[in-house]
Amino acid sequence: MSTPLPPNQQLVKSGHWPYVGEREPAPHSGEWTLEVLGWAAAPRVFTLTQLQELPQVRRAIDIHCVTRWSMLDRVFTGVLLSELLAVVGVAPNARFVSFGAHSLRQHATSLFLAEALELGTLLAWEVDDQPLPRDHGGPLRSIVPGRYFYKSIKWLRRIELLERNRLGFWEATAGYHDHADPWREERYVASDVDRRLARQLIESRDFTGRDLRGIDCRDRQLEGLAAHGALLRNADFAGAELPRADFRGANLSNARFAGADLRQANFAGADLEGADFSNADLRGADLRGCSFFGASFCGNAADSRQLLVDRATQIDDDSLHQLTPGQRSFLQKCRTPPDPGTRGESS
Ligand SMILES: Nc1nc2c(c(=O)[nH]1)N[C@H]1C(S)=C(S)[C@@H](COP(=O)(O)O)O[C@H]1N2
Ligand SMILES: [Mo]
Repeated sequence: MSTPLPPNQQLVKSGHWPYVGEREPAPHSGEWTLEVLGWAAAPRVFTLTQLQELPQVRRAIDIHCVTRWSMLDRVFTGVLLSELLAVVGVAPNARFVSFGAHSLRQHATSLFLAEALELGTLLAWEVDDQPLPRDHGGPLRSIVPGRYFYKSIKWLRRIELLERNRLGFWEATAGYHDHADPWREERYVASDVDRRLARQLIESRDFTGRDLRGIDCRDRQLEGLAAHGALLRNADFAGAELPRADFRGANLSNARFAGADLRQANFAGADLEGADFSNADLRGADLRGCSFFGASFCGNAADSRQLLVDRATQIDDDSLHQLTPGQRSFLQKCRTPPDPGTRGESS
């Protein structure tokens, strides 16, 4: 039986845990503390030692990142949010919970309190029975099972109980969906372009500089599309005809290009994090200077089309190194120029 994954997620190679976002906490000295404030009956500051004296749990949790990688059954040890809140007491006004990091950009995220509790939110200091590595949020991070991983905060320093929601860092600045349920693919807030405008834009083949997040262009004839600098996060171009399309500098994170014809398309400088190029035709495409974290190229073997790249396809080494080893070797295998010893194509 295959392991169930939320839609459009892929497993990372076993043992490989990617880093996403900030890589280190803000400078600090002394013992790590966690402050619980807001609508608590008795707000207080816990030291890590005090936290570790509360009842602990050890749980296998599946991680699903919005950039499409998943990791199953990592075992986290920590204290449940519910245990912590039992100590401080929740005031009746508290409806939301905000998690704040000790990091340079004051990274934060929030959830409905009732959902955070129901999902079994954990404040974790160990993974697979080892101290949580600093790059992954050690000494303390929150883990929210059943939500995209951006709801789990590294270097957790503050838990605030709120009456009204306060959007988190990604949710407020980058259109990340506030609910973030991977089973419903709540990745990004949908574009507010109505269907009629979307149809007109598709007909005109001019998306230049527009905000068209999540636009549905499946199987469309869009040869030579002008989309320079467009915001096309989560857009769906599966099966579309896009030869010579101009996507320079566009934001295409999590866009889908499965099976698309992208011959000689220009992606120079585009954000392609989490983009899906499985079975696409990338012959002659320019992919230089792109951000590629979480992008995928190897797709569904059952699809009769296959990924096509050739020597005219341009990708720089920096970008290649943002791919997982599996994706990278797949791509390099596809690009291998014909052996100079053999003549032309094999018959
Ligand atoms: N403090 C902090 N927490 C954060 C982030 C961040 O940039 N800073 N990124 C979020 C995102 S988008 C993801 S996918 C996960 C990544 O955690 P990892 O680097 O341990 O894989 O942390 C989340 N929590
Ligand atoms: Mo993420």
